[in-house]
Amino acid sequence: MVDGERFYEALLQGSVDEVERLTQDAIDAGETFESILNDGLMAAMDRIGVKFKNEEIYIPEVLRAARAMRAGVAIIKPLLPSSTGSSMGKVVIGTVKGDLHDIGKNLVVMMLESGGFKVFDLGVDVSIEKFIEAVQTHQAQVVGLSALLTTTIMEMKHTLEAIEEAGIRKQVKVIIGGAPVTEKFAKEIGADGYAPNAALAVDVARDLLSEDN
Ligand code: B12
Repeated sequence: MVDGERFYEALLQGSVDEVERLTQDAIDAGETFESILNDGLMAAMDRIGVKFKNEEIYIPEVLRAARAMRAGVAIIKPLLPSSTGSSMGKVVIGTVKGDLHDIGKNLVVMMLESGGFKVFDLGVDVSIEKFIEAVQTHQAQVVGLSALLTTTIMEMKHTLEAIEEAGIRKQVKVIIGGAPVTEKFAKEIGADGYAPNAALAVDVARDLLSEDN
């Protein structure tokens, strides 16, 4: 069993060293990628989120926790099976304008790459124009939009509208995600797919592309 409490303490301290050590210990003990990620790192980050919401900790602590989490993710990344080389398709992904959250989006990138997709990660605070330009330049079949704030999820709707206006809506499947995003919201704004987590994001992207063929 992954010791969730220790991961939480290490993230709360923002201790990169401790998170790296705990992650390596868990790997050595035979824990799987999923259990280290879900029961260790993500469960700890959820608890950090609660403390942040309750104003028991502030942005600097959350940033340190995020940095420590990234260090842990980097260590488990090699446990993911690497793709066979045959490309499943091209995905352009980013966090929408006004939003700087990227931990979840980065996990989606990692899983998609492991699932055989070629991913063009545009980073955070990505403008609508940048999404459209990247879809056109890379001839992407999928675009992934991430948003973590109730104030930025409407950017997803605006991005979809702009994709439509640019005349490329038929070329590209739009998938969306992030904590405040729901299946219902995805339907409302006309997205093609939604996934609540990174592993399911890969299934959704695969299903959408196979529907197309
Ligand atoms: C870490 C964090 C930060 C860090 C971000 C660091 C970073 N590099 O990402 C920092 C400190 C910068 C930050 C800042 C802010 N934050 Co903040 N943050 C969080 C926190 C604690 C964790 C988010 C996270 O990483 N979760 C872990 C990941 C793995 O989960 P995830 O993002 O949901 O991703 C998964 C799925 O959603 C899905 N997914 C994600 N993206 C995509 C995309 C696609 C295409 C698909 C298919 C799936 C998918 O797969 C992922 C993996 O399984 C959350 C609390 C929470 N519980 O969410 C608050 C939270 C999101 N933040 C919040 C707030 C208010 C802010 C600030 C406005 C605070 C402030 N007063 O300034 C700023 C905004 C900055 C900005 N403009 O973006 C609020 C949002 C409230 C709301 N209703 O909008 C939250 C919910 C905290 C709270 N409860 O109050 N934050």
